[in-house]
Amino acid sequence: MSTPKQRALFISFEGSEGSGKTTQIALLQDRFEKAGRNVLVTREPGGTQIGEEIRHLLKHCQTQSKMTPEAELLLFAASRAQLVREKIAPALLEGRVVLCDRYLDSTTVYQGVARKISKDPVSMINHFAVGEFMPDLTIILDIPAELGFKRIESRTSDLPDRMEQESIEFYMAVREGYLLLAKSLPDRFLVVDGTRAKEKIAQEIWNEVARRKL
Ligand code: T5A
Repeated sequence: MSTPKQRALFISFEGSEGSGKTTQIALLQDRFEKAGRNVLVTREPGGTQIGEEIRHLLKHCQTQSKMTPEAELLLFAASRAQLVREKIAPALLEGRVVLCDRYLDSTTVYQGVARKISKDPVSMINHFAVGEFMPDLTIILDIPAELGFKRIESRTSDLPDRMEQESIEFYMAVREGYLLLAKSLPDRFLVVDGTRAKEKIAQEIWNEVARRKL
């Protein structure tokens, strides 16, 4: 007799650069695995071979080439469409936990709010890319734009990429965009104060997962 499949669970993480998404995803993965769950960790843009090639283009194309906001939007959506069908949907159908570093809300906020592309095409393209696969929970790690900048600067390994060269005003708009989005969809979003110690944040996230019986 085969063992019954566990309930699939899809959690996305959002927030500006340096907000601590990668750190918290690793801590949550560890908690889920200790609880006996099979976890897929993935990221956007990227997560598939095609997606990683699109990621490289988005992050490292020469700034002089001046990628248009519309082209940028479609590239993020293309990476997402591939990731959903190749990785996320099969994992959810197998009853796994999926932890995704950014998802469609990044497009709503970065391309919609910060790049000022109008709401209707952003929403339509987002939903075309993801189909029926929406997160059960979306965690926003909220930090002031200045702190994100400091955390990125303190990374000695990388030079800032194309997106990381935006102005402080851009990141302030991103932060406001996330907070407004969370207010409009309180059932799906959890806003967490990302300025606290890593372990404190991880505990709050785990408590919320338990509270929601996810
Ligand atoms: N984008 C993406 C769009 O414009 N539209 C879209 O649709 C999508 C999907 C992706 C870029 O693409 C844009 C958004 C981005 O500009 P990325 O390289 O994937 O770029 O970068 P980010 O997702 O922004 O991830 P980062 O790696 O920059 O930041 P994280 O993952 O949020 O943060 P993390 O965990 O790596 O932490 C950063 C540093 O802070 C420390 C860590 O140790 C690390 O050094 N840190 C803390 N320090 C103190 N206290 C804490 N609580 C800390 N948590 C972490």
